[in-house]
This record gives sequence, C-alpha cells and structure tokens, in this order.
Amino acid sequence: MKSVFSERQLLHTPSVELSDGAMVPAVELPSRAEYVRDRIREVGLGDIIDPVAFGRTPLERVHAADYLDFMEGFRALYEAEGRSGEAFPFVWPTRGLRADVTPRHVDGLLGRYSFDAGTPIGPNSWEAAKVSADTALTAAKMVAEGLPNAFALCRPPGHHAMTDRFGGYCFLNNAAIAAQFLRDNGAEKVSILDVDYHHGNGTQEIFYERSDVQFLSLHADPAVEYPYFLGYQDETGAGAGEGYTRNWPMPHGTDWSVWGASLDQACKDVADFGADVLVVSLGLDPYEKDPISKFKLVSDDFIRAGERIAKLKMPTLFVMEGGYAIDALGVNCVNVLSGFEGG
Ligand code: OKP
Ligand code: ZN
Repeated sequence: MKSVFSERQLLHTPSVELSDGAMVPAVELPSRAEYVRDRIREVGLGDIIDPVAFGRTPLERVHAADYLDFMEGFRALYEAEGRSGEAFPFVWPTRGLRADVTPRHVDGLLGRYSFDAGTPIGPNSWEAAKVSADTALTAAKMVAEGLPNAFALCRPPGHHAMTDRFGGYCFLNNAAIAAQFLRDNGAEKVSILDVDYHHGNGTQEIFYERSDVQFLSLHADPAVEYPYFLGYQDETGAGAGEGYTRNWPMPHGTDWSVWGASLDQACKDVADFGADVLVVSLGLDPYEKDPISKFKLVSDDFIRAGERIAKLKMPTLFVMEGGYAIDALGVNCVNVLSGFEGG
C-alpha cells in the first residue's frame, strides 16, 4: 500500500492543552506521525509519497470561506494584539448568546470559530493542518485515479473539525475533504467509516443532511466521553440525509468482542449502501494502552479490523485520525493496513 506524508505536518507542535480542568502536556504530538512513518518503512508497507498542494478550492467544498479566512489570518491578528505562544479559546456563543455575530477581537473570534479549549493554535499550526489536508487529498486523488487503496498519514487529525469550527486537535476535516474530493472526481456515493475512539462530530455535521455520503462511527459513548455533545445512537441523519448516519456508542471497557461486532454491523451497512469508495477515519485510540481512551483493543485486534474492512472489496482510502499511545502507534496503525492487504 502506498502512503502519503510530509514532514511539514510536524510543524504543529502543541506543548500543553486544557484538559480535565488543568493545563497538561499535549498528547497530539509530531512524533506520532514519525512513529507511523518509521513503522511503514520497517515492514516495507510501500512507498511514502510527498503530498501535492491542492490550494483552497477543495477545502472550500467542506469548510466555510469565513472559517478558512479566520484560520489563514489568525496568527497575524493574534501577534498584532501583542500575544505570542499558543492561542486558546475560552468563551463561546452557547445557548442564550448570539451565534449570528462575528466579533472583531481575537478572543471573540477564537470562540466563534472553535468548540473546545483543547486545541491550541501555534505559529505554524495552520501550515501543518493545510499540509495534512493535502496529504488526504493526494491519497484520495490516487484512489480516484484507480489505485485500489492508499494511506494518508494525516496529522494533525481532522474528524472533529466542523464546517466552521476547530476543536479536538483538528483544524481541517481531512477525511471529509477527501470524501468530497472523491465525490467531485467520479464517485457517485462515498462511505465514511470512523473507527476512532472519539465520535467524529465534525464529519457527521458536514454530511448530516446528505444521502450521497454515508457516515458510520464506532466510538465511546458520548454520555461519558469526549466530545460529549454528539455521537448518540438516535442521530441518524436529517432531511435527505435521514438514514445515512449511524452511530455505535460503546461503554468504557469495550474490547474486541463488542467492538468487532459493531464493526461487523457497520461493514454490513457499508455493503448495503453500495458506495464507489470507502474512506476509513483510522483512529488507533481504541487501543488498551492509549492514555486518553478506555477501550481495550489489543495490537492484534487491529489486524482483524483491517481484515474485516478488506472483505468489503472496495476501493479504500485510509486517513489517520487519533491514537496517543505513541510508542505503539506505528505497530497498531500498520497492523490495520497490513491486515487489510492480507485480508
Ligand atoms: C481527538 B481524536 C482527555 C481530553 C480529551 C480531546 C480529545 C480529542 C481526541 N482528558 N480532549 O479523536 O483522537
Ligand atoms: Zn480519538
């Protein structure tokens, strides 16, 4: 399997995040991607190709123009305000406040264009996010042009990023951008299967009212896990999209016996939908030793997951999402890809 990756994705270097009421060391670190890259080389999975720059057009197919403008200009504004270091939002237009205004002050803008306080914007975060999206687009183009599968080694991740809001370590929704690119380049229907431990609220929001992109997500029950406010079982799509979103929230402690059964059900839905291509939002954080997860998948389970997905016999684009047990991330990620190739 061919992979796409650029070292410019390492330019986003968060040092701390606001988590559980404290500033704690960040977990979405550049070395995550290096461990995966090194493992790809170690097992000889295939070539690692540099991403091509796609520019703004494919980003605008998924994200609001004013959000992209905000991200593009944010650091200059922030620094002109006399600030330096990592930027954190801390006030949001929640219920009872006006969601229809866009303040001019950096702190107002940060709240307008985010949904959590756990996603710092550093001097080069936007650059890294754009290259991460280019990595997804480059891999998507390879699949659109006939390659049966590809791996986009995206980092920073994307599945929490909404139409016009960053959060959950995500700025641009790489998987959604790739799925939309596939739609715009020959695919009539696309399935997105999100296996990250956290619900892919951004991807769900982006495609919620659409019948041409199916969104299926396996994740920890949002009643007890981030992102808390989306990912419940009764969310099934709206309008034309009714029935094209499906969620499998699972309890803390979930191991392969439960997770694998949910994967089976999701794969059956993918097969029934009959899309031209499958995008897998590949989070490796269901892993038992992941520091921010309470699922119990073991490294070999990731091979099984890859084998199960391969049974669909569909053109498949893997897009990396989360996974924070850094020293095991390369093995777990490549286990899915090797399982897929052998399955
Ligand atoms: C991104 B991805 C834990 C705080 C968790 C955000 C988690 C974002 C996960 N104490 N904060 O889906 O892996
Ligand atoms: Zn996650």
